[in-house]
Amino acid sequence: MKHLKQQDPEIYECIQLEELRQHEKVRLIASENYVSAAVMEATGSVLTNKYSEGYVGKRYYEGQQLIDRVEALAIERAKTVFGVDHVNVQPYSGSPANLSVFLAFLNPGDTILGMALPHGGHLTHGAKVSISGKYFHAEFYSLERESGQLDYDKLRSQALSCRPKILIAGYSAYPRILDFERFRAIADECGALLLVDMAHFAGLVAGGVHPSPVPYADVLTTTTHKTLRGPRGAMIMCKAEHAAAIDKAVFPGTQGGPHNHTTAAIAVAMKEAGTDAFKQYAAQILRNAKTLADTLISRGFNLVTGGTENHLMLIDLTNKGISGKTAAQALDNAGLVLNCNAVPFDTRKPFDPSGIRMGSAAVTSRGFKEAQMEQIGVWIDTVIQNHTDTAVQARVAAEVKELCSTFPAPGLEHLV
Ligand code: DSN
Repeated sequence: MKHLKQQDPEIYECIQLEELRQHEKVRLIASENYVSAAVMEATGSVLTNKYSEGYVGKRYYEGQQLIDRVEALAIERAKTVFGVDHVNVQPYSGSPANLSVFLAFLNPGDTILGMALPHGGHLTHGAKVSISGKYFHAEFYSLERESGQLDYDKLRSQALSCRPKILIAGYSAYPRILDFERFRAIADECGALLLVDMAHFAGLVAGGVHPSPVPYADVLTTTTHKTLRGPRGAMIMCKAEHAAAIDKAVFPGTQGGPHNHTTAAIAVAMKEAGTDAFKQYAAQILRNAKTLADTLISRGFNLVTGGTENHLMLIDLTNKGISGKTAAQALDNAGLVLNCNAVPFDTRKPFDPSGIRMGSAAVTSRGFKEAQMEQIGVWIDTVIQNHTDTAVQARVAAEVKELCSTFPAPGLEHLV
């Protein structure tokens, strides 16, 4: 980055320090990952210079010979990885992707039904503060107080009563596999379109270690940067019959020119996601999450739903006498980075809720296996038990740094 260093030393310094932070800390935020050096190179390429409103073979600007090739490759690779009829790779991220789906199929005031935000749903599934909750009539399903899991009979009754135009299956903090077949049956019974927001578990589906929602969903959205390990971006996938409506809703409906550097990086990520190495990666994500969950359970932590079936864990800290925010800050000081999170039926406020959420995708990318996950569980317990003790945080931070130095993250090997 010699040009950046010379021209803008302040930003250069921030990037250098962020590289170091990502290298030296254990990143447990369930939605984050490390992209490969190849994905990073595509992201930082000259493709950022080009405008390409429109789609392959039908653009509003000239000079698209290579952009068309890039976008066509991204689409074809994603179609192969997920086995879908149609893919739109242009959404800037998950929120615009979901908004485009709503624009394609809803009128203002129409009803949508999604998982409640405090129960693990996503902002864009109808939360009041989001455009999805302001422009549409949002109803929410909740989890069961005792099990922390979804009751499909209750969901069915609710759907039959509120008759949503779109039923949404997807989450950002639910550690269980959704029953897509059941969602399909409920959508059919109430006449809804089924949208699966697979942002969190798309990489697990691509890796073949999680049931695929593709046979059941009318439309699927996903970000490309979580378990899927691509650049920050998104895709919308759908059955052929919805292709024209989806494309029109993305452009010109909600967006202008696609971010071609991101499209290229998505293409690279889709090539990676189709490999055997990625299958092994996805399987290790699950083993790592389970190991961390078991370690924490054995140390008295209360995991919502009693464990995990995917890459993420949600922990209710009420029995530990510490709030989610306080715990997350103490852990960050100790080099263990995660986020505080509401738990179902939380009595605390969203900015300082009762829980923390963590995931295994990023640490698995740097090569952590079961032994390292057990060690992380021990560190989390130690820091939470001694959360006011800055000496403990400093000691753990040093141990974390030492461990990380032997597991260079993809693209950060030069820091070892
Ligand atoms: N903000 C993301 C997450 O952390 O789960 C979802 O978009």
